[in-house]
Amino acid sequence: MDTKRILTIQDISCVGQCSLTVALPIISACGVETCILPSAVLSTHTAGFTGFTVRDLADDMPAIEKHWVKEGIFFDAVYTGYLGSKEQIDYVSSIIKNTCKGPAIIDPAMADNGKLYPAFDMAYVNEMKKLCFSADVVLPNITEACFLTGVEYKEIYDESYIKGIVNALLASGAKAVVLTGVGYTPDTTGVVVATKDSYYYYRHHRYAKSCHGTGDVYASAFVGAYMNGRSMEDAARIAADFTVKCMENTLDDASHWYGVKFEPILKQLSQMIG
Ligand code: PXL
Repeated sequence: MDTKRILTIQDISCVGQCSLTVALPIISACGVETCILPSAVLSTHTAGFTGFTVRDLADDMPAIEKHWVKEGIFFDAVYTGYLGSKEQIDYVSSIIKNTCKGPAIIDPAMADNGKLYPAFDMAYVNEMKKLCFSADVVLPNITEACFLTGVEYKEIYDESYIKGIVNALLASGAKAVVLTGVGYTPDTTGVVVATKDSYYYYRHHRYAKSCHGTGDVYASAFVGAYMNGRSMEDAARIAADFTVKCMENTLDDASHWYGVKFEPILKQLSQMIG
């Protein structure tokens, strides 16, 4: 199979093991050329650190796109994560339209545990709907899916609640949904992969303690496996197993509270992809 080349658009949190500092090594370890467009540069991520610096790079995006178009540069997929500001979303849509020859995979990366991340508000959510509802694959957690659909967020739920969220996302225009963090018992969690014709659920162990950055680790491994020709269901399972192994490698290290130690597990990820 030809080497695939993807573009990922998300922030650089210089310290904190999320967004581009996990996407670049993880997708590269899957044998996929990984071009990047930083949406913002932050001194650290915003979940747990205080006093971080932020430089939004939205203003650079139109010129970068123009240059790529002039050079005839195309990508086999575009995967977006945390974007710095709502102003970027139209620029990102245009970059996808003009440079992406394959799937647009959108992780809304804006909320967790029932709450928006500090940088975002409902105006951002409304802009993000445009990207998600025109995506080939939208990859939210339950909180993000609730913000996108207006469904009430619940900590405890049943399968009909989850199917309601998934159907609302599909009805709004997403072609495929990969919904993470879906668990029906206290010690299990999992991922749903759904299109209008299919529904798949992969369940795995849930650790009581969560780790920062695992949404980005998961999405990156999904993109890496999917771009290797794995089905969405296979890619979702591989990404889940990889993320669990990264957590297992981190949970006993209290000093590593800001992210997961994924580096020693990269070799196993390439083996899982085969
Ligand atoms: O992992 C999501 C993420 C990405 N980038 C920044 C963040 C977060 C989560 O808080 O703060 C800057």
